[in-house]
Amino acid sequence: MSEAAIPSDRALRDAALRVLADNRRGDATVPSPGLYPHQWLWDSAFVAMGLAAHDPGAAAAELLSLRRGQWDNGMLPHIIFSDTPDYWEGPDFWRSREVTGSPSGVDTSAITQPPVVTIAAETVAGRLPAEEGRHFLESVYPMLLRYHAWIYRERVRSSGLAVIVHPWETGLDNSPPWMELMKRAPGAPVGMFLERVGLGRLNTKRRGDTRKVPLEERQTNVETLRTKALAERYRSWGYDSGVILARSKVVVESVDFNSILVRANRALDAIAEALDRRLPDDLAAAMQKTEQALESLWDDESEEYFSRDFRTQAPMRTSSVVTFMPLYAGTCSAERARSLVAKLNDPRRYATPYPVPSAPLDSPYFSDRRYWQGPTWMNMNHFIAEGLRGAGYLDEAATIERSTVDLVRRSGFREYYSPLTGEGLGAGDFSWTAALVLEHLAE
Ligand code: 9WN
Repeated sequence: MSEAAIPSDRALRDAALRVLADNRRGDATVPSPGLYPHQWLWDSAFVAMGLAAHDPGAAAAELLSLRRGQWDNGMLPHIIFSDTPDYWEGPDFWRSREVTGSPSGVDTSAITQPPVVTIAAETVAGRLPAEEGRHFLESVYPMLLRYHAWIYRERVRSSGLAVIVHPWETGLDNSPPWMELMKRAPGAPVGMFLERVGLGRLNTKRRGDTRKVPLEERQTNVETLRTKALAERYRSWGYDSGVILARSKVVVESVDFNSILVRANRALDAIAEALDRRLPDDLAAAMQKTEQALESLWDDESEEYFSRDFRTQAPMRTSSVVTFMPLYAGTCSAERARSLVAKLNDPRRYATPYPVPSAPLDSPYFSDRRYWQGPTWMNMNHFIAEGLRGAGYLDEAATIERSTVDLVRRSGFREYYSPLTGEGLGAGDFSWTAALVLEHLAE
């Protein structure tokens, strides 16, 4: 799509709303009909945030539709499957129905994604007429409370930070720090052998994503095999958090997940207050602890935030866009914020022609086309712009928002973009891109 194709804000808004309408299946929106024909947790939350100003009723229904996937223990799974068979890690891979406590009548994955849903619920309620807003909050609150209670019961340990146990739980699937850690995950000898003898491409024929998107944009085969093998191992352990936390080598105090959790906790608190409810005391206290603990992920030496390997307690010192996430949480000091902004403005690192790249230019992983190892993503730009605004960097926030909208104007509603050329990459008609552009236009 050329720049001339969507010249005005109004045309852009209409086009975005059309993408969302076309991707809607009942109350739920699929991320992109070709590549992702099911419902993803944080995608739905972004959709609801974007729709809130335009069709708050549909946004509320989107979030409420997630209730059908909630597990008895409170977990919200990262995927709720529809009947469309066309996804490479589908119901037969996860086999959720074989697990006690999985929801009945619906297939889901068995891991989660960052809790943007709670933040979206607060936004949506604020856009509904008062009575409807309250009614919506009454309906959504039990799901949210059970979800946060699950996170704190099953995933938060003494540090106060939540751990996540699979790269799909970050939502940044092949992000460099995770791919470093995954080198110690089980199960890639076959892939490594095939790559060594020059037959690595054989595997791609079996992969659903690389039939639709060029291999150079996705995970390598070895990365994919490790990612799948880890989920399969969890399946063999019945997806039991206790066993996973005790035995898995991939347990991470993630800076991005916890930054979002801090904001989600505040949203939960606000929702409870709006409903004249009180959060359970132990949950409220644990939530407070996460705010303070997040700052322990700051690394003095490099002046960056890194996720922490829970097993070794070592910082995962591989730079990526998640270093900016504590700005969004609003926990970092003015001095730390200044240091982050300097990185954002550094042309050797994050200041590319079409920012913000998901990995810095000086990373050995950097590729302008490979998924979460360089391309610019709308959701990260949303978090960073919000964070900058909260820290008082209004011009910087506005610049990112403007360049984000221009990128979509120029290259369409793509899944991600080259930070060097602005070329649109990955899936087309991508829902969260459309939704988050709507949000910027509404502002
Ligand atoms: C695995 C749907 C999802 C996003 C993730 C993104 C990608 C899935 C995949 O697509 O992940 O969950 O098949 O690669 O990385 O953030 O939620 O849009």
